[in-house]
Amino acid sequence: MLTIHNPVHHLHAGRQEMYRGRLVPCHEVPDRLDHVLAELRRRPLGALRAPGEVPMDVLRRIHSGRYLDFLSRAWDDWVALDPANAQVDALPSVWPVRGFRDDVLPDNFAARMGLFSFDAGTPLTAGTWQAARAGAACAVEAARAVAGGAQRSAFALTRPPGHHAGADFFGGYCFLNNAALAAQTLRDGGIDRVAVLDVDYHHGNGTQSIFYARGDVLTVSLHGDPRTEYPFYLGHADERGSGDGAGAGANLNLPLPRGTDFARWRAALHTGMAAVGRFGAQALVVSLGVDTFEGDPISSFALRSPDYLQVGRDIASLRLPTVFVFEGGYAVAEVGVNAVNVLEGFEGAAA
Ligand code: OKP
Ligand code: ZN
Repeated sequence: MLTIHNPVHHLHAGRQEMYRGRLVPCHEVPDRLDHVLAELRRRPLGALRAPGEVPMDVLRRIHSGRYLDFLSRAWDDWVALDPANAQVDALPSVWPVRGFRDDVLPDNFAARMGLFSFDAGTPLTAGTWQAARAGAACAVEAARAVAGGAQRSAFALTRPPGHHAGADFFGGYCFLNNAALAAQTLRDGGIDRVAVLDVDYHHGNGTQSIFYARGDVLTVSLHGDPRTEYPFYLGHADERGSGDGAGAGANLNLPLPRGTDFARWRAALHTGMAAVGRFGAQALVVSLGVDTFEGDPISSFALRSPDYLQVGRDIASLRLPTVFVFEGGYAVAEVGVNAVNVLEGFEGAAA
């Protein structure tokens, strides 16, 4: 399996996120990716390379122009407010909820941050744009390799993650939706029906919202029940897709209770995979978060490291060209073993 890794991911290194009224150290740290890379070097699965540059018009296939303009300039705008800001990450603190307008772009920087975000847990740093753009390039190139038939499967090893980012908002540690960009790249590469299978602990709200009205991309997410788990406001089982019939039926949410073990989780995986089969997907994007691990510090499922080998074998049984996109997983010491277990299980079964 070809891996495209983000060589500048460390340029995004948030210091603190808002949690229960305090600024606490970020969970989404550069070490995460370095552990996966180290494990891939220990257990090589194929070629490993960095991406080229992704053109802005490819990003515009998924993200709005005004969001990309904002994101690409945000750090400079933040430092222009006050040179001392260069030592501080930018976090939003005000949001346009129901009844406010989102069509007028505010001049005020804090107001723009809120317009384009949904939480205060996602610091924007000096290198966020550079890192996120290179990460998007990983996803796009991995998808191109698979769409063109050069590879049966590929892995976009990148951070920051992407599945919470919408067409025009960041949040949940995510800025550009790498999985959505991969799915769109497969579509633009001539594959008519694409499925996204999101196995991260958290609901892939960004990916769902991007494709919600479309019938050409099925989105399936297994996740902690949003009644108790982040991102709280989306991810319920009754969200089945919309859009004058086009997207109807092309979204499936499989919320699971805290404490879910592998047997129960795997049954939901099989339900999601059956939906991918019924949809007639010709290629698959897997949002590969391993924060379902029992030791994850911010999540509450109970998967164990060897279970991830079986997850990979199960996904391989779909027999689809597959792009894996790295998402969450915050038990830093184990994240490499767990992620590579999925890929090794997949490769072993796909052979
Ligand atoms: C990103 B991904 C923890 C609060 C939760 C947001 C979690 C984002 C997860 N103190 N903050 O889906 O792994
Ligand atoms: Zn997650």
